[in-house]
Amino acid sequence: MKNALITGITGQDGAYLAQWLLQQGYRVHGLVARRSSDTHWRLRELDIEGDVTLIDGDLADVSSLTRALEASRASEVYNLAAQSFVGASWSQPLLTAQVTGLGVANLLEAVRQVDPKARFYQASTSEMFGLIQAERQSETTPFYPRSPYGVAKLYGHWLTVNYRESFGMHASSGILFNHESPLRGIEFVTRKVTDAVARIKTGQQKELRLGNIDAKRDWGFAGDYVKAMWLMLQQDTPDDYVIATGRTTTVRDMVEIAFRHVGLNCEDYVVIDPAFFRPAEVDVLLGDPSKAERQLGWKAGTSLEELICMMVDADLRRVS
Ligand code: NAP
Ligand code: G4F
Repeated sequence: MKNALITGITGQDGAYLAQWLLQQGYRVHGLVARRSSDTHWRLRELDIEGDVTLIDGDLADVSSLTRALEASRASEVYNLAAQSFVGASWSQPLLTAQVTGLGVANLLEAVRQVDPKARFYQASTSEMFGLIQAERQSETTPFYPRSPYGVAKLYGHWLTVNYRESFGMHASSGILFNHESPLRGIEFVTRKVTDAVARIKTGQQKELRLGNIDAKRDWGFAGDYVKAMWLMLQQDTPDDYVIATGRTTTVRDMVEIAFRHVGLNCEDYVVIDPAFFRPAEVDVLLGDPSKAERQLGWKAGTSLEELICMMVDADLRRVS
């Protein structure tokens, strides 16, 4: 039985990845940062809380990472923990650098010391493309991050590449485009919208305040994307892969899909609020996942319409 360690196991991707690894027969360990209130709701929703071993630790504290690696005896390490909300990275740029950027260095160093043969996955992001330098972004497209989050992630990405090249570690970086699910955090735009649609439909909310609805994203389903993470660590050779659907949609059109699903017209409810605009925007993201299709045999399997309807239905169940 293989052991895996997931940092960020209480987050959206961490929960789905834990579920997938359990289904593959792994013993799953998760690093959990100390919080004053409970953060295990996603593990409970997937009914796997009792099936994983949780270990206290923080990406900013390298001693806790060493202990977690020793305790778990992990042969696969998935680094999903991060301050992952782009909007908050302008109000907390140093924390974002510390956790999302330097946290990767802490974990790579801990892996190198405890078991340099362990396979390592880094959760990189399409935010690194930022001000895009090509219409469709692939593994060879130059990066131009547009937020403190994107800058921190770029450091983690290049450090992963560097540890692979410097020390021969099996370290891979998944450049994942936006992926969503009913377990998405409420601060991200898709879940903010589907939660609001459910509340408006049931008479618990009157309007939905949004920022830049002209922004375009390449949105997929998180449940599909965690399988790509696992596939990367099953390859003989570590590498970097873009994971995306290859389709881009405006926030405006995504909002329309969500309202239409419950028979409402979004124009009656959406209010544009400057408070939700960002100091610098990533206007459009569109991934080219052909390398992952070719080498990993991975392909996105859920359309945006299916995804948004799944999220609205889940939120309707929650608020009813
Ligand atoms: P998420 O839901 O925000 O989860 C982040 C996780 O990191 C949570 O479990 C959180 O714990 C944990 N964490 C935060 N600070 C920590 C610290 N100092 N030490 C240890 N754990 C800490 O994010 P996600 O959507 O699942 O994304 C997973 C990873 O993929 C992130 O690195 C994100 O940046 C990256 N990514 C996401 C997307 C996407 O569209 N979802 C796309 C590309 C890349 P708490 O629950 O206690 O806060
Ligand atoms: O849902 P978002 O907050 O996601 P964003 O900024 O694209 O970041 C997510 O995807 C990245 C991958 O590309 C991840 F690395 C990152 O960790 C995170 O998971 O915003 C999407 C778009 C933006 O253009 C934003 O300006 O929606 C626009 N937007 C418009 N109104 C809004 C809102 N975003 C939020 N969160 N809230 C709004 O009211």
